[in-house]
Amino acid sequence: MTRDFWHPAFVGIGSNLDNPESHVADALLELNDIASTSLIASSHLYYSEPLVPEGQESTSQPDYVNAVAGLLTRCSPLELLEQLQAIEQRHGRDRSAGRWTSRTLDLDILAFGERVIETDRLTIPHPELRNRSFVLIPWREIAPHFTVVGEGTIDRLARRVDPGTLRRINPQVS
Ligand code: A4P
Ligand code: MG
Repeated sequence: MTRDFWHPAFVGIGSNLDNPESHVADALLELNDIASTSLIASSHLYYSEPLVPEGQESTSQPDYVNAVAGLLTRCSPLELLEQLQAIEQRHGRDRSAGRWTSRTLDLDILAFGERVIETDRLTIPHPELRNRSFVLIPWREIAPHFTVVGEGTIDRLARRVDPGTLRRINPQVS
């Protein structure tokens, strides 16, 4: 990390195993611990029905808890990815289980400023974001006017998705 610029970056957080609410809540705090990175905003947590590939029953997996975090970072996109994967590993993420399977923690880079990246290791903006209410609705809470390069504002994208059974989890009052 040698750059002088602080980049806005947005991270989608998902969990549907082993007390998902605590994995997501803890991950939000751990994002703030990444070197040269600050957590600027975090959405509420939401329950969402699992999105599964065609042909699979959504009842074959537990519901997810999802949230979106807004960061300012001086890391490069690849450095940020490596830090996110290290957090996933600390949460016991079993990567051998493959795509579309239940997971303790998934951290995806949704957008990194205005950067467009298509490499083996990174696709930014996240290619599925426009189809996912569990991404767009939490994201709209924290950055409705952010423009996803080539797509439009989060507010505009969020209006186009069906919220389905997405349900906001209200914070506990202590
Ligand atoms: N990779 C490429 N681009 C990115 C990026 N923008 N951010 C690469 C993060 N990683 C990126 O990811 C596999 C590889 O993708 C990484 O090594 C990285 O180099 P992974 O996290 O190991 O695998 P994955 O999570 O199975 O893949 P992915 O693409 O994150 O899965 P999806 O498509 O996000 O599906 N339903 C609900 N309701 N809520 C959910 O959160 N999540 C999934 C996961 C399915 N259904 C869901 C949810
Ligand atoms: Mg992932």
